Amino acid sequence: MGAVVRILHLGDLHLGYEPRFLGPRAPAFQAERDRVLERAVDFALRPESGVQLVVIAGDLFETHRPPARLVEHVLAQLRRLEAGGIPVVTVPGNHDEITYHDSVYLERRQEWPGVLVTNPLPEHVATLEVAGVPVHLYSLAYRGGVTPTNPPLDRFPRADGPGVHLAVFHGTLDSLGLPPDETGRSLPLRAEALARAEYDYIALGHIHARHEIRVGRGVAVYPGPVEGKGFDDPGAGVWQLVDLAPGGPVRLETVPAGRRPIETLDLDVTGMEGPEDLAAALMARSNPQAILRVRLTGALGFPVDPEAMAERLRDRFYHLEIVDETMSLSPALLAAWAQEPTVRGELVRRLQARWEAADEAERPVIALALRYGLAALKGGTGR
Ligand SMILES: [Mn+2]
Repeated sequence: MGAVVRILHLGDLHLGYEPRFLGPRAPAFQAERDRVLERAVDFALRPESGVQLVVIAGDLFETHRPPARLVEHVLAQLRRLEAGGIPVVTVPGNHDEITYHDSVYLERRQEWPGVLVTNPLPEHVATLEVAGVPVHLYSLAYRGGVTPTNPPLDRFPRADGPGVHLAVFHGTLDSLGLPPDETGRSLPLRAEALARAEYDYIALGHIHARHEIRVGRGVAVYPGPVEGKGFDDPGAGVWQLVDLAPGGPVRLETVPAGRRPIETLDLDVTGMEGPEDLAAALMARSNPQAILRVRLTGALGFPVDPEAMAERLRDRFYHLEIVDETMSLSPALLAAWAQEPTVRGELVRRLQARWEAADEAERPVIALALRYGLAALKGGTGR
């Protein structure tokens, strides 16, 4: 059993992100989120974690010009790593792009702890000696207008010599099969071109979900952000560890990082008789730690004010949002259905005609009848 290098691979921490959707909770959660690097450093410095090298694969910050206090905090954390004998590699991303003259990385590069990648083209940036193993590091800092994106980079460097070969990039690997980024401000990565460089491990950032992808004889990983940004970006919640041995297999391990849960729950309200039933169903999910979005689905049999209901249950959750998606139909969809020579078409036509003739007091009843009728036709009971 030869020497092994254990890496903590971080990406997309987006420090400084303002979670405005949380309203009054926003400042508290932002402060909590912004401490995730500190938690990562605590974890890395714990002897039992065995971390020997830390890699930050882009979007450490939410913007290229984060607040000075946050930058000082980050520098202090990276210095703690260095003081603890753990080298750190920082690669800028596309949120914290180095392209701008006032980029935090350009302004603070002289004092940035460890290796700060600034070259806009892929290079063999350094060879670090970690636990007696040469770690050959390959990377680039995406620079708008300089780093080629169209066509994507086709050649990646590769050094000779013993040791392990570690690449760090912030971009979109084509073999994931995701649609191309239309903003153009990100780096497309061709798996085939990377495979030719025969890296042992490719530490990636940019995609906010955890992925492991074989690339040639090595493996590429997106660790996902530890803490989430919102319901569509809830975070991966793990520390990504990687063991690299010269000529040996890559070993991946994830350790739960502990994070604030950000969840979406679909709640079928069909059959509930009134707001008290809904309140009881929501209270059963009570979690004062959770940032929760509840989507009401099915057929609603009573009027509900989602905001008032969320306010009523405020103390039961860190943050609660309720969205009424019960049979909420677009006028365009209803119009299309009204054209159908089907039972559904007939139902929509009849109720629309009644709606037109009805007064304000009758209309909610007709709307409810439409919801029930359509739910029943979909196979639900509608009651
Ligand atoms: Mn990102």
